[in-house]
Amino acid sequence: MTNIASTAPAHQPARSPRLRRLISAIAILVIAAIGLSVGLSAAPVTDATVKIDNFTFGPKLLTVKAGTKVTWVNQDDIPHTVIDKNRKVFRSKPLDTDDKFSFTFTQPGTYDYFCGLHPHMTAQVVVTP
Ligand SMILES: [Cu+2]
Repeated sequence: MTNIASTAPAHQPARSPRLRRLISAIAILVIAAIGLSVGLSAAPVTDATVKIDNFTFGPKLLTVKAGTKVTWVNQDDIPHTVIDKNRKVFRSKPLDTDDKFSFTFTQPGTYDYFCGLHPHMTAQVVVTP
């Protein structure tokens, strides 16, 4: 008695070319989706900028992820400072026009800050995990 399956490939279940194309298309989509999600989760934290102009911090409320470096730029024609009100983790020297001050927020939380020269100038950075 001979083994029919080994000598007659036509008896083996054959996948149609259409099914094979569908399977490879799905495989490519799955690989692309995995690659995309890995890419997104590994995306670097982008830095942020706060502009100081006309006695105002802008944006007044800035929300960033932990690890973000925030840079304040004084675009006003008089000096301003940037001082952390409650946590006291950052405090700039007086910034003249076009001067910059940077601080990297590593700890999540709410940071109220103000200008030491004009204390009515207040704003907030919210740091999310
Ligand atoms: Cu000021």
